Amino acid sequence: MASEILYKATETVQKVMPGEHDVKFAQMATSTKDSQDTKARITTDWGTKQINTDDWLAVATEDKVGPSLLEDGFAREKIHRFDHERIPERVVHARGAAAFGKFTLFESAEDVTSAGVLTDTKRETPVALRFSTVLGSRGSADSVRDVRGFAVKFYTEEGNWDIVGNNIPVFFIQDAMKFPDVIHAGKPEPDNEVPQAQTAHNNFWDFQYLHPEATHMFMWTQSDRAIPRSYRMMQGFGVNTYTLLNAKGERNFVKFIFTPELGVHSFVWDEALKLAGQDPDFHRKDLEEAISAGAFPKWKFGIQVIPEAQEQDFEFDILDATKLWPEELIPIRYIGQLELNRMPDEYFTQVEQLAFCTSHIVPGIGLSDDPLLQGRNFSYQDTQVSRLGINFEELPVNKPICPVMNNNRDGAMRHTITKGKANYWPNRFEAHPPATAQEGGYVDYPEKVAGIKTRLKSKKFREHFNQAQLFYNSLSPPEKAHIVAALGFELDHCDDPVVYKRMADRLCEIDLDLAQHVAELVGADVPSEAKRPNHGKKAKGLSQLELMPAEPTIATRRVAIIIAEGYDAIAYNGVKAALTASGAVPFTIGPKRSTIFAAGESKSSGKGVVPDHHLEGMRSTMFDSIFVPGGVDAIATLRKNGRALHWVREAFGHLKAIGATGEAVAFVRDACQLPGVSFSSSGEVVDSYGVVTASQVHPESFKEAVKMAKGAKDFV
Ligand code: HDD
Repeated sequence: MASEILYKATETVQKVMPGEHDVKFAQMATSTKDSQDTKARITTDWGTKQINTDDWLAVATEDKVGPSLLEDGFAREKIHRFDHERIPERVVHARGAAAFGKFTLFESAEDVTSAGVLTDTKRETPVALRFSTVLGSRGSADSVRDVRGFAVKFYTEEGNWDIVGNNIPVFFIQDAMKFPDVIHAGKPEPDNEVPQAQTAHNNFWDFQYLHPEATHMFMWTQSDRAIPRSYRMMQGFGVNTYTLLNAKGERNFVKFIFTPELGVHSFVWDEALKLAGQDPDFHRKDLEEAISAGAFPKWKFGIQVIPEAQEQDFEFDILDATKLWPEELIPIRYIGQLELNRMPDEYFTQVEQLAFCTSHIVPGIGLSDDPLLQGRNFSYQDTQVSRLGINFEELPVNKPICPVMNNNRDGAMRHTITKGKANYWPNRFEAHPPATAQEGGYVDYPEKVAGIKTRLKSKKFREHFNQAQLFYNSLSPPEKAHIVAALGFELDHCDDPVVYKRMADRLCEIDLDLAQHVAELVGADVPSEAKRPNHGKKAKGLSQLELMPAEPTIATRRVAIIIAEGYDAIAYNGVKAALTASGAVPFTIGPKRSTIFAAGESKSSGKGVVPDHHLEGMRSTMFDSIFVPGGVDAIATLRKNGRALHWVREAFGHLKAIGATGEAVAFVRDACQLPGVSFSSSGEVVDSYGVVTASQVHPESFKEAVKMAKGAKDFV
């Protein structure tokens, strides 16, 4: 039992969170102190209480300041500590956010693996999940077009198991040795360090052309997947092929997949661009907002399994990370659920110091000969040593929940105090011997390997375009149009004609129509024939429209209700209550963040509403939907407010659901420049643009529109 193997949780743990059973939480609590403790007193790091932390010890009088004294160890320590606060940011995936939660199984996978975490349906395995962008530095924006990291640490009873994945199922390169090149090409250019967190520049696209193997992945990065609405609304993929070993010693190849309960949703590009400036922390805040509100993000966890004997049965090499395993050929078997339910208490110690390694596996789970994975297994361990030091596994967030015992000793910042004389094996005490398989020791699979020593990949690794076509063909027309627009944007930012002309040429390997549209947009020669016929095949689950939840929901959607003095209180209260009841998050937005009174309410009534924000403080981009209740005076005020008009117009342009009732109907329709309409006998109009207007309040219709709003975006 995890609770038995956990090193003792102290009394403070129970005080921090009564009834909390998460063993990882309990363990971290033993290293936690409370900065809001009013009984605590400021001390130095060596424990001496301080009476002054503001004035450097100096030779001074009431009349004259004098020189500061070097002997002031308190002051020197404070400045010294501050000078050393930063550690190197991650060389990639520097910007990120994380949360904690639990992993549970609803079906045992014991037919294919002996791993406890994938077979014991009674377990709750604590997890940490860090989301990230790849290219930007730590201070860059969340909403940029980029791959998102999806790195999960399972604190299992048999040791830490890390799936260091992305929200895109394939990778740019097939061999780890190319990683520095692909990252150098994508990161800011070396001479001027421009651009930040963007692939829209010459070097990135130069690399893409010169590496045909990157074609499949760049199609994904130009799709809506690379501008997710929320970390909570994207899939996670282990990308590399791993192996599973069952109790009989049989080996299967496996891919790991996480699919979000809320469906997969994206921004429209203009929204993503604006948010990068208007709210660079949008995703980070979104995660915290949902978890704090108890709307815990959840993913179904699935495996795709190929028995060892079938390794060569596919036209692609199943160890090639630039290829996905089409669901038609290898169905996804969903066996578990991952839930995030707790935000970190401190960013640095629990997110910045969180360290993943692809080599962290537990009994029943194995690696494969995927050449990308093989190199990753070296790289992650290495990078943690340079960022965090050789003892990084001892940091509270990285520490396994099971006992750790070995003869790895010393090194900078060693925390564990290991008693006794036995720091080698074998030893005369027979202390801490290696475990047997029966005791849960990791058993390596006796893989038969034969070959010649050479720098070579198997033939199947040389085919690069079939799955790029498969992905493109599988998308809906709007999703395809978004790829055209994205490529148009990116290549427009490349000013070297060699780069954008060649890229237009490359697109002829995928689809002639795509190549022609992009070439025309970016000023390349418009091709007249495809370089390779489009095979026309499609696969399930690649279009994000297919990943909408069976029951669309408005839970956690942010809805802005725009009011002004004299607003219609019945409409306001009715819609707000209906949204809240459905788990959406309504925000009241007014021209000011001071009390606003409804029609018929006097200032002396003591009523009124204090808006959460004012129109200049927020932007429509920060909400999924807007609603405007009527009210003669309110609408007259909003009509004269340019920012209010811009809110409505911009939300309409971003294909969001907009609701309006009473006097607001005409206001919304004018702002969106929609043709006039007459109401049906029920007084309700829902037009095809996701604008719901009604002479009276119809919260249900509005809620329907909000549910579909992001879906509607995908359709338009
Ligand atoms: Fe990597 C970080 C995902 C290939 C080398 N990678 C990193 C993170 C994610 C990925 C999510 C952030 C982890 C965190 O949140 O701390 N990387 C991937 C995926 C890949 C991939 C899905 C392809 C299947 N990576 C890859 C290769 C190499 C690296 C081929 C090197 C040969 N990756 C690193 C790294 C990082 C890293 C330099 C930087 C920070 C870190 O490891 O901890 O070692």
